[in-house]
Amino acid sequence: MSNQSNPHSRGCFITVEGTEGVGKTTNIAWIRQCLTSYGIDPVMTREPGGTNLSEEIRALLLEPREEPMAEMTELLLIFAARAQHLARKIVPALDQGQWVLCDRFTDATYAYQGGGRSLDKSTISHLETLVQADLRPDLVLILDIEPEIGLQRARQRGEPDRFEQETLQFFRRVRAAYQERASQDPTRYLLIDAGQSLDKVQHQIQTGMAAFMSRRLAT
Ligand code: Z5A
Repeated sequence: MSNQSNPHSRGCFITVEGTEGVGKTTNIAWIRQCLTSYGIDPVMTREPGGTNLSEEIRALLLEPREEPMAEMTELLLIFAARAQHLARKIVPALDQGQWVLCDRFTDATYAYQGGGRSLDKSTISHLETLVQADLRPDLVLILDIEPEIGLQRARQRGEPDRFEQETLQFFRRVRAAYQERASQDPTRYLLIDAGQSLDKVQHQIQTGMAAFMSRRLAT
């Protein structure tokens, strides 16, 4: 499976996705621990961001500002940050045979800019091909939760960023877009019910990772 989706087949590319406050940060640490139990020490990274320049673009994207950011500006900044991240960090790591564990990637673009902002999917797909060529994640874990619960968790953390100021309707569209992507490719996508208690969420992740690892080790 991984050889079809990831031309840098010596390494493995895993991404973690979900709506606001779904518990990505908490569970990425757990996914790393699962990988460590297989003797794998993944490169940890995130989007937007992952390199100095891409982190600067992230700051531009997240900061609330008086001048509203045009949707196309947002989309192009996200892919600009991604191009830099791929060139400087992700692709070199995969080419060296390393595993990469990334907090968000292009599924977030389909969910937030495609679902949330209602931008045309074919525009996103065109940019995806331009920036990534054939590179796609080998495994995408989508943490799924009712947006109301995620927003409650996230808003306890302090000042909301530009995305966190969006409406509940926006996050409902984001969630629906993630669910649709997961349903289209159940082998490459793992949809996790993140509304459960943390130990149940982690159990579900561990089971899914074990199934992925046995498929991966069999190829
Ligand atoms: N974005 C985009 O629009 N397009 C793109 O292509 C990309 C990104 C790549 C920044 O992402 C923004 O970029 C993002 C979309 C946009 N904005 N939004 N929304 P980010 O990943 O940095 O931002 P984030 O979604 O706000 O992630 P976060 O702040 O790191 O939240 P989280 O990692 O999902 O949640 P957490 O900090 O792990 O958990 C939140 C709280 O819930 C915390 O107190 C936990 O202890 C608690 N928690 C976690 N799990 C549980 C369970 N199971 N039960 C109870 N409590 C729990």
